[in-house]
Amino acid sequence: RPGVQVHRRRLLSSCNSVESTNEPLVSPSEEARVLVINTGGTIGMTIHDNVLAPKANAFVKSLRKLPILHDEAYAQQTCLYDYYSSESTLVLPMCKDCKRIIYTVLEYSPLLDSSNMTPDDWGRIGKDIEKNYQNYDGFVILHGTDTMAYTASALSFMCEHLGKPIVLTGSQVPIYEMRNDGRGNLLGALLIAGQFVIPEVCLYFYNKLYRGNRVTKVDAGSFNAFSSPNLQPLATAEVDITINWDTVWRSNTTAKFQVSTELNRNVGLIRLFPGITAATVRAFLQPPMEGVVLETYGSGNAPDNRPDLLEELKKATDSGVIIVNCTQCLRGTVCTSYATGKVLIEAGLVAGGDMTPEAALSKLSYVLAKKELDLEAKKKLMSQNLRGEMNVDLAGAKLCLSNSRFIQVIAKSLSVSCKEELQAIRDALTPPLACAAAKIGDVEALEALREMGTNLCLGDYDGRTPLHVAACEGHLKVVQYLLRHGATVYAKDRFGDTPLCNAVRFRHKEVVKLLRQTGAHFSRDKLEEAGTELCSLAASSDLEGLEIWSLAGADLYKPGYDGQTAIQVAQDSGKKEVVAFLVQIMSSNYKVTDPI
Ligand code: ASN
Repeated sequence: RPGVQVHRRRLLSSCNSVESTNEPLVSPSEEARVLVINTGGTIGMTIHDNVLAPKANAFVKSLRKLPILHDEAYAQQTCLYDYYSSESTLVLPMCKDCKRIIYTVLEYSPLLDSSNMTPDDWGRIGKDIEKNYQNYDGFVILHGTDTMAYTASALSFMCEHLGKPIVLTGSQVPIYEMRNDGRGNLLGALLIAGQFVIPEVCLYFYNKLYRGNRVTKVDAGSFNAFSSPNLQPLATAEVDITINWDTVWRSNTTAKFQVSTELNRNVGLIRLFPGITAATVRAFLQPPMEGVVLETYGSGNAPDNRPDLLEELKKATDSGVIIVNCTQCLRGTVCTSYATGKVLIEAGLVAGGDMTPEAALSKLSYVLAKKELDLEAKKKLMSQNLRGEMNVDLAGAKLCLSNSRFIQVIAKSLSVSCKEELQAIRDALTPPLACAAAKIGDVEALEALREMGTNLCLGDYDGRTPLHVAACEGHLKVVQYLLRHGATVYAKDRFGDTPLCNAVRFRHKEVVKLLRQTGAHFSRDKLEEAGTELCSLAASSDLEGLEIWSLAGADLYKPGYDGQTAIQVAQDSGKKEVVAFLVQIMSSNYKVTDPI
């Protein structure tokens, strides 16, 4: 909708130019977009016949009346509803860093109490995220708390090569009630999804952001309903929102985001208890059962004086059922310290480490559905850390800060000795150092920084990450290295530019291709503006520029500000080589037969 876009722009710029107000500078690059998928749960429930049940078509209306969750004046000023052609698009008040978070609510029908959720619903959520992935910076899933840990775990596996935040939240008391936790939870989830590139499926509740596949519901009567017993929170929202970047999952791939909705339903959970009969276990393990989480005692123990029971387990694993050993304890891991644990390994069980039963069950469901893998490969995946769901013992693998000569020398010259100060120096120095290494294409220096514990996706004082810098310089090897070691293609610098914008500006074709392959894309605003840029490239016979914009995903049919397309500009000015070039890339890109 270019007309409205221009209108909205004009309004935005006119409000910026009013000198008498202290309005901070607002431009669309300072707006983040979040998609909120409302699946149901207490957060949007009302009382009918004395019980709580979801209420359809009421949520957005009530958000609109809450100033902490919607700024109506800004929406009117900037033609928000027209621009997004949606009454369900709302905008948060200005954030501390002058950013606006615009969010669109997609309400499911029917809304569900999460006790009614099934893997089909997980699939629907996954597909909706996949469909809308390019149009939003982050996603918030409103969900009932009862099975939220299952959905969060399942989505964490289903979302392959995720590069943007997906935050599940909900509440214990409906948002319509005077005292409720829904407003704070929704606000926190939106702020995190809109402001931080955390490439994980997370769960936000009661001021904490957790890794989704690490949580479990522990309290039915408290606002503090969730716990992540084996992993510290990814972030805390106190006076400031503090992200624990060392814990946040770092992407390690150059593959594009996709959602795998294939899930195996023949899975189950069984909990050991003293005196459990072999008949019960046998009945549970009968076909079509293919994967079972066995909740054992303590550090993964079961009676070693019950050959009848162990025989049932062994029979099942011999016939191809994958049984994962998880502890009944809230905290801790499965290990082999006891004779009562060793018997389960002998019976063919896979050790589930410190996975929650929710994570282990959904992981089984995901892994068992991978038809291309044989049984051994599936068992191997079950014991590997796929999405940060389990701690794999890395004893000695990570060089810690105190081992780093470089930081030590600096610390010494600054007379710094305590751990916290050392940490602060490291945090301040390493991002610009990594950018400097990226600038000169020095992969070895980046490797050394990484071994020191540096997070390679952090930015310098201008929010420019090493990936931005490498993309500007066209260092393909560095770009490759960074993408495999935690860099995100969605990082935006202070100017709102992503590494893809930089690679296009400096015309590094191979870098553009690699970033695109990894899922990088232009923002909606940039794509809207592309028409005008393409026309001016066509007018100046800049074939290289046209090609690079096309590789970056620009639509060559997009008209410029005056309604003309690039090819029309080239035709009108008699630039035959440009017309021929455009026809050639358009047909190889789109294979269309439409008249141009
Ligand atoms: N029964 C509700 C649900 O899971 C509980 C809640 O959301 N607090 O949908």
